[in-house]
Order: sequence, then structure tokens, then C-alpha cells
Amino acid sequence: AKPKRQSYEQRAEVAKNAVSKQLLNLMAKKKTNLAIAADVASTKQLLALADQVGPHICVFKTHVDILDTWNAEVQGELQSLAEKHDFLIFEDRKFADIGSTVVAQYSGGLYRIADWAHITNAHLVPGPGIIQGLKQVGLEKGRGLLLLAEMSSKGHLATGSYTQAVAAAAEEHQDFVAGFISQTPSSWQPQSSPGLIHMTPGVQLAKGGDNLGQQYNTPQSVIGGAGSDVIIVGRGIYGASDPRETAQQYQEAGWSAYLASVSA
Ligand code: BMP
Repeated sequence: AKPKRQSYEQRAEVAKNAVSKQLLNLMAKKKTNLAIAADVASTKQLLALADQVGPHICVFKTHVDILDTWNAEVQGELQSLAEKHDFLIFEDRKFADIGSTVVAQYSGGLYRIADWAHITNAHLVPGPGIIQGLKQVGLEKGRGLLLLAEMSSKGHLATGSYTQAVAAAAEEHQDFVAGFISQTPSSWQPQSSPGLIHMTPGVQLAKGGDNLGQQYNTPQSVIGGAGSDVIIVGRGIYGASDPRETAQQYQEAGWSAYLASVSA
């Protein structure tokens, strides 16, 4: 049998990043480890979706550069929905530049991501300077960073020693790093950093993929088998005929896989 995992509440106690602590507590309280990837093109749809699925999710993941409209009012409406339903906002920006450039990209521009996204993410390709740059902006605002340790797509290059280097960098910067985007954390992440959260995209109720290299695993295999913490679901929910009801199904699937893994 697999070893029993610590509960989200136990891990919140030792989490060193403010957002990681907040998220672990929120998941336990709301009984959900579901994040939605809200990859819709219209801002109207985005806000409607956030209100519909809000009660079932812990994280609302955006790609703000997909949207037809973005301004201070939209930002305010999304923030109000996050308060109303108690979820965190994750802008999936995948920063990938030198420290000095990401400081400007994270804090400024049209989107001012650091002003509204509790969480954002980055590739470690440029080296640790990218963490230092993002931290310079985000730490004082109480934000958290996820590092891409592995990807869901066929042929991705984030493997082996690269993934190991990402794990080591996260350990070193736990004040700002909240966790990882990963696929099979149980195969490379020691249990020694329980405050770090693993989020996994490429999730649907049935295994499969799309015609551009995306690969899907089930909530059960991701949380139970691969040892992740949060399932990220996009088309499986917003593409369904009833996104609210479907989000509830994913919430139940993710939560029962979690309960089984902590009581195993
Ligand atoms: P979908 O469930 O519709 O395939 O969407 C997956 C989402 O997760 C997309 O927003 C994509 O940008 C993101 N994502 C991914 O699919 N694989 C990764 O490795 C990292 C991601 O951020």
C-alpha cells in the first residue's frame, strides 16, 4: 500500500509562502482541489463562468492575453467574484525572461498582473534570476509563484535534471514559491517540502488528448496515482453543456481521490 499523505490542513501549518498557506486552508475548508482553466475568449463569458463554477473551485486560472477586453473594471469584477466565492486567481503567464524584464512584465504593461493575480507561474529556463525578479515585485504584495517542473504536452522538454533543478530552486525560495506545475510529482519530489503545492493540467474524466499534443489523465490518477494536489481542468468544464454541474463532478472526483490518499 502507498504511504499515507499529510492533510492539506497539516501542510498549511508548515507552508512558508502566504498564498500556499492560504490555498491549502481554503481547499480544506471548501472541500475542493479543483482549479478551472478559464480559456474563454470573451470577458463576459469569463465573468459568467467564474460566477457559475465559483462555489466548486479553489483556483480560477486565467490567460488574460486571450480575452477580448481587459481594464480596471473587469479586474475589479473578477476580484469581487473571487471574494464572493472564496477562490484564488492564477494568471498562467509562464514568465520566461531575465530578472529585469520580468519585473517590468509582472508589475506593469496593460495587465498589471501583480495587482490582481494571487498566483502566477514561470519557467526556470533563464535561471534563478527570474525568481528573484518576480519576488522583488510579488513578495511584498503577498503573492505566490508556481514553477513549471513538468508539462502535460507530448514531447515536452521539462524532464530529468531540469525537473530536479526546478525542485531545488523551489526549496531555496519557499518564501515566494508556492509550488509547481507538474505531472508526476511522486516520482521526483521528496515528501520533505509539504508546504509546496502541486497543480496538474491535462485533466479530463477520461484519458485522452487533443490534436495539438495535449494529454489528459483522470482526477483519480493525478491526485491518487501521481501524487498531485490540484487538478486543472479547462475544456472538460467550460466546454460541457452544463459547466456548473460538470465542475461539481470534477470537484467530487478530485476530493474523493484526495480523501483516499490521506487515509490510505
Ligand atoms: P484544457 O484542460 O482545456 O486542455 O486546458 C489546459 C490548461 O492548462 C490550458 O490553460 C493550458 O495553457 C494549461 N497548461 C497545460 O495544459 N499544460 C501544461 O503543462 C501547463 C499549462 O499551464
